[in-house]
Amino acid sequence: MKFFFLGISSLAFLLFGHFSTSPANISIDYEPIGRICTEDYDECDLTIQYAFTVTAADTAGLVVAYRFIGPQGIPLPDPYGTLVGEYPNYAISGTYPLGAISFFVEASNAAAEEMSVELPLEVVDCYAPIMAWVDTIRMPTVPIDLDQNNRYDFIGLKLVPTDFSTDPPFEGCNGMPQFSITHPDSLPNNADSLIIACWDTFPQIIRVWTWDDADNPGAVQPDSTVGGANYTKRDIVIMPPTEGPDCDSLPIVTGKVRTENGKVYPNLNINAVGDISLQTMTDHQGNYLLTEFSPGVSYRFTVDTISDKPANGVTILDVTLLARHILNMNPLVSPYKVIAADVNDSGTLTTLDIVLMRLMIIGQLDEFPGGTPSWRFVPSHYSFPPERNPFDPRFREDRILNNIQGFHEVDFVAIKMGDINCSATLP
Ligand SMILES: [Ca+2]
Ligand SMILES: [Ca+2]
Ligand SMILES: [Ca+2]
Repeated sequence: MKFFFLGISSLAFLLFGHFSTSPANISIDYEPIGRICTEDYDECDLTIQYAFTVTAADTAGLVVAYRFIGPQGIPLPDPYGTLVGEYPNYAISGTYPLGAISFFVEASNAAAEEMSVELPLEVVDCYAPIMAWVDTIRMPTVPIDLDQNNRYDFIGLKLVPTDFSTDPPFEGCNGMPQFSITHPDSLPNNADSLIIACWDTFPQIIRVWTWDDADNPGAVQPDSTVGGANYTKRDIVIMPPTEGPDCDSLPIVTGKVRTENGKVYPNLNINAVGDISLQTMTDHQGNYLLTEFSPGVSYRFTVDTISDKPANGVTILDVTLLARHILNMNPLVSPYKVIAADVNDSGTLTTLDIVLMRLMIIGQLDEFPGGTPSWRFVPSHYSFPPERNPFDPRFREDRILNNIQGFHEVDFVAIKMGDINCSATLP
């Protein structure tokens, strides 16, 4: 409503302004300054001479005056400057803060002829904050609690912006600047620190960003849009750490879960139970990482078995493979295939396994008997007995790391029960 009202009134002003002075007996000429930057990064205002000329055919009783129109839009006496000069050359002289304002200049004479113009001015902070940066830095290693649950996850480096400045941060026109530390190929984010794992390669380049709260219509943003804060960035070399705890002074276990023919199994629950229970999941590459172990404690690693879709991958071909094995025509050489074939978990491969697989294929079974899961997981490092009979002694579905120290890899082989040729689809 307010906007509408202003629109009508300024339209009326333009129309009547034109007619009352046409042909113009008084004219005001000026070069608009418009948007202009402050002169330096630490200056938050700008001193200007805003020049204009007044020409009148009849100068008797000529009065030239102006009012300041600030962000509120109300014409006021100018709190920052004054009118200087004399007919015909004048200027508004003053020091103006950041922001968009205008000067409403009026000239009138004794004959009641008058003219007015509005001189636009927008003082903009076009400078990013400045810090005294260092180009290279060597930081000590420290224990990192990445998820802040009060158990250390790994040894690494934690970088904060003040690490890279020899001076306190510059306090700009728009308050304290903001900071972000990123890898060189990332845009700045809200995180004001960056963690680098101890086993990353060094030297390493990181990028420090700083920006103000200026609304600079000409500032190019990190995402290539134009208008907003003034950004600056600097690449800094992180040298290899020489102080602090060794990289492997906190235990870390990585691992992967694959089928015998290399298919990836994501979203599996991985457990390590010792003085506490640790749990994580395999990612889309079938890999996992576990931290927060207490050094020197023993942990037992398992993968939660899966009971969904027991018929997945079970076909008549698997039945044929098992039949040939039982008849000793073409024995299964892989212990993982032998485990897959024992669908009733009896520790032997018999015609009963063949019958159960057939029933599963024709949809007469909802699950294999004996508590047999759909998928089970055997540690990759488990070495089977020489005769390749995985049932004597029975194969392990866990792996124990005693007195855990340093880095370990604990991998598992995923076995789909009843699927001897590894044709099952993975989630
Ligand atoms: Ca933690
Ligand atoms: Ca069996
Ligand atoms: Ca199969």
